[in-house]
Amino acid sequence: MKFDIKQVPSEFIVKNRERLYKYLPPRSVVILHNPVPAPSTADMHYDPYEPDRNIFYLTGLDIPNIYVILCPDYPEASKREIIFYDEPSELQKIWEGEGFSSEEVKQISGIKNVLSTSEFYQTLQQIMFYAQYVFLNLNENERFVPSRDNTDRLFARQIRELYPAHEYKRLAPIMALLRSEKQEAEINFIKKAIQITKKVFLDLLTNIKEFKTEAEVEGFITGKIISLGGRNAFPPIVAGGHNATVLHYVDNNRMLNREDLLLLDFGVQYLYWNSDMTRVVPVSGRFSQRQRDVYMAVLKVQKELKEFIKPGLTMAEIQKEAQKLIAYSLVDLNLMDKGKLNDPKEYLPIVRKYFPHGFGHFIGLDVHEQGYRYEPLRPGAYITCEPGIYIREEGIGVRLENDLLITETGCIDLMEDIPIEPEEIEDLVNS
Ligand SMILES: [Mn+2]
Repeated sequence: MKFDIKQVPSEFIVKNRERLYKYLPPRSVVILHNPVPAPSTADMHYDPYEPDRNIFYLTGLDIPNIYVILCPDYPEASKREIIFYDEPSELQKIWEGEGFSSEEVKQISGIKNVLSTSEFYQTLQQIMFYAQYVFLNLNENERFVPSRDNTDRLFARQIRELYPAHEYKRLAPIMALLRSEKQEAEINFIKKAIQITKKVFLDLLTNIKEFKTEAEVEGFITGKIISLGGRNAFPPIVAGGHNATVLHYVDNNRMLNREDLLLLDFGVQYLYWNSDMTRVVPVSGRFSQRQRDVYMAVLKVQKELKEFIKPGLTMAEIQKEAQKLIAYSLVDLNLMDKGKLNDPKEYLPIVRKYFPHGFGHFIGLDVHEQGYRYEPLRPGAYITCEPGIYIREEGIGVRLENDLLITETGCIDLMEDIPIEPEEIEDLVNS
């Protein structure tokens, strides 16, 4: 299912470029390239195509094999922003459809100058003679392991070889800064992604007793998301019982046991903006006492974190608070001695055993959006809040994840109206 990118207002895209230009020193050029689709096997490609999110943010386009040159103070106004794009050939139109005309590319991006890709290197030569600083777009996501030559690195290397005497700069830190302040237009798309998430979850709850396997649940989630105009933000985690203690369990191929909890961690991508939610549901429709206790302990931590989270705090500081709150929960669950609560050195090893991940992450055009963990959160930041407790020896894993928007004074829970209280969940399953 292809997104209709024309829904993204071009004023938002134009403003993103204007915000970027404020960070560029005079005589800067930003050079961008959206790679061709990555091959998978035989004549297939990974599908759907994943456009570079920075290029999407700056041009509104999700088209493969386009080049973009941005040189905001170039003396000739018509050459300050250029897109290099080839309209589909007649043959491509027969096989793949109309695609975009150059005129549509102009309208979507707000960039008036659209040339063919064959003109890229000649045009670049002119602009490079004027430019001193070259900003290159590389995937610098902290969680990414750059173990092989991705197309962004190959392209960057090629530019550096062609122009070895220029001064090279990183685009990634500026983009992380810009993207961490969510704008109104994108908040609307985020809310849309969350609305779809809610619909899928409610529908799933009322049908859940019909499902015998994790795979059936995965199929339901995926089908429902697509039918509502979204895509899976990532492969859904559908983990029954003990499988829920495997943090990124995506096998999704076991039977569901009636006495188990089912952990569902899925997200919706809408026009490339993502939601990410985790809920835990008793397969039978009733929590056992122990399951409920663990569930309530995690829910309490999530509620306390939502009270705690506000601008000015760093993600690292919030993590410390989350670990402390989990420590109290572990005492309540008889998993840790009360005496250890006074000293993080005492409780942290045990907390890490039962809660071995971060309380949350930045999210946006990427599910794990790059953000600044050690810098204070600012209004407009969009993060997840997902405390969890995993007791492997009891086959119980509970994680509860909502998506928050940082405001001037605190945070808004964008998933506030998606059922999370255990009674609500039970009622829906039994309805
Ligand atoms: Mn998450």
